[in-house]
Amino acid sequence: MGHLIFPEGFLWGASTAAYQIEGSWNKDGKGESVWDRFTHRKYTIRNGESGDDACDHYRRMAKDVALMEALGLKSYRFSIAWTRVLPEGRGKINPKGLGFYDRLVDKLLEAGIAPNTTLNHWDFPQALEDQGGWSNRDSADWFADYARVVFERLGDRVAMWATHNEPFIVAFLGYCTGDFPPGVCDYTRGFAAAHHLLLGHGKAVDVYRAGKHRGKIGIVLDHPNIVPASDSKEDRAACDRIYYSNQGLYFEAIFKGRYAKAMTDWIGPMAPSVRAGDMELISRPIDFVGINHYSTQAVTANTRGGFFKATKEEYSAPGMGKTDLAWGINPPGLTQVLAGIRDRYGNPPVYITENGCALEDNPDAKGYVEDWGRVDYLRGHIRAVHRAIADGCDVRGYYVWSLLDNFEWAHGYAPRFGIVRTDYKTMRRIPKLSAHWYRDVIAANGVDE
Ligand code: IFM
Repeated sequence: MGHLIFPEGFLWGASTAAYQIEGSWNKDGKGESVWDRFTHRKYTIRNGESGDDACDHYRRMAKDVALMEALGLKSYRFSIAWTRVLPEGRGKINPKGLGFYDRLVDKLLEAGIAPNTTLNHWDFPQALEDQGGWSNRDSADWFADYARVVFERLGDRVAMWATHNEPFIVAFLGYCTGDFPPGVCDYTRGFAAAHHLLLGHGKAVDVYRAGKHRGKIGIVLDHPNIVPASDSKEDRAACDRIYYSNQGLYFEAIFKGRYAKAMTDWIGPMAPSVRAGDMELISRPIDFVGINHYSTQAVTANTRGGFFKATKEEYSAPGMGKTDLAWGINPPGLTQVLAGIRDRYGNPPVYITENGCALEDNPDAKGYVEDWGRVDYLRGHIRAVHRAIADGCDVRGYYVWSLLDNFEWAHGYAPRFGIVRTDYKTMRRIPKLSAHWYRDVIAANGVDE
């Protein structure tokens, strides 16, 4: 069996997010976030769970970094809880909160692991939500001010920054469908939130450049492989509606400085109010785009398919099955996504900032999990990345989602995405088979053919 070797310097990592792993939701001066408020309401989260304790990473950070070092990670992607740094979202800085991330960055560097830091992985300050949240245009400035505080403290050491993680999820699930906080169901507010998230992104990029920091800055966008279910005109049009109003909304704005006609024609008066200069700000050059990819979805035109008159169905390659969240498994879909970004958006540098699967764990008496299913999933997708590079896509790194089993938002703790098992009773971390396998991939800088 041959080996598919990656380019020298390819960045292998693992990802997490603050709310999903830190716990200590109200410790050391941290303020309340929208996720704190939402999870503390009845009937919002499976089994009434919350990230109050999560994986207790806030208190176990040093040991978690030692674990990453043992796995040979070259980079670790984490997010900052805005309300640890600025409990009210703006104004007074909380030194203990900022100090936590300062220590985390130092520990990572001591271990030879490059920090990759996301400023917004959804846990927006509740105090600012009370003023309209992302649907208030001022949110763009609140975000840029927060970014400045963090850049000034960590900008000398952090190599890679992302402004937002998956802004589509924040705007769409938060303000259009109400599945996620703040639980609003209003498409007009949702499209306004999308525009303000993008404005905040552009402003934060400007703040970063003005500070003359040495690292790179970009954004992380979710990108399933969205394909029409058939070649019919109707399905292709439905697929365009979905793509350009969901993921494509962000790609088009950032890389082309526009919202696509397929979106504006469809949403009509719900379109965000765009002022002179907005699109120039939003489309400031960035150093990379992070792609979070999990599955392929086939789109069918459907007059009963909600606002977009379309339904999406998870697609699995023959014999591949589904994950624990009923997401399809189709590794070639990742190659297709990367080719699409190359062709549509000028082949920007790309990092796969999340890829992984939730699978049921069957631990033995010692808590060890032989997760062959996860190994297969990861191997297939890593091969797909290699294929994309061979096809000329500028892919520079790959991060597994996730380092640890953690709080999977509205699904609570049931879905396990980690390559390391979290025993929530004892908080013990137990590397699964996939963690050992991934360590070998990193060491070899490649995967078997
Ligand atoms: O857990 C999430 C993460 O926070 C964002 N991207 C998708 C993951 C799996 O659902």
